[in-house]
Amino acid sequence: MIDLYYAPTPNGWKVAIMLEECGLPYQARFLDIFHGAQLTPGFLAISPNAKMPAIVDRGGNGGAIPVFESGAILWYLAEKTGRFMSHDPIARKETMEWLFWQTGNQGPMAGQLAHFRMFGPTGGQDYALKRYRGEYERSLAVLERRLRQDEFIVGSYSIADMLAFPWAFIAKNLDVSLEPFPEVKRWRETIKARPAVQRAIALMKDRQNKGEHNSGNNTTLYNQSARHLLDIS
Ligand SMILES: N[C@@H](CCC(=O)N[C@@H](CS)C(=O)NCC(=O)O)C(=O)O
Repeated sequence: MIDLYYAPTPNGWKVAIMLEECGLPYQARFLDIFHGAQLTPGFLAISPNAKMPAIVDRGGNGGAIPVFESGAILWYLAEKTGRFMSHDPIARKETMEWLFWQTGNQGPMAGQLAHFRMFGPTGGQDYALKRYRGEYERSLAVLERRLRQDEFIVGSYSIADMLAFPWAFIAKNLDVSLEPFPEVKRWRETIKARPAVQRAIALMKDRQNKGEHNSGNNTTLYNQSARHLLDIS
């Protein structure tokens, strides 16, 4: 059994998609990141960066194995199951490149765009919005060029697609049109139609937070500093 520490966000969907695709038994535990659940000692022992998604694999050799960071979690699950990652060394190298690309580029840029659009103070955000919108669109262009070569990012459907899909899936919520990116649009539709993906996206949908500018509810989430992790003033 795998415990999935989860909230219904694009980063959360990545792991839910992989678990559903593999048919692994898992229990989703809602992590209320809007009210500080990520900062409790118990969760920090699993996820030292104080973010979800994270898993604890209770069926692993040697007892409970915690894994944090979506890219590491999908890699771990692909190794565990032997699924959704090629055994060919060059294809594995490419999968790793796209995994690092997603978690180091597309994810953070889209995340910042979402933050300033949906959660930041109203007004006065023009530079941040322009910067992150430009970087998000650039990431879609990187995907577009890649997907002109093949149906999926690395050969057949893999963890590389599962990682990149959620942030392309929500383009409309970020007020970005996919019309200039026809291959991304085609790829997005193909993945969206998969039953496992539909189940993952429906997981705890009722808990989805669509964003509240300047909301008091967001204080914990967006006013963190080193003080939240270390005993310093
Ligand atoms: N690089 C991380 C990003 C995870 C992340 O940003 N998670 C957000 C929700 S989507 C979170 O837990 N935020 C809580 C916080 O910032 O306090 C990954 O890919 O797993």
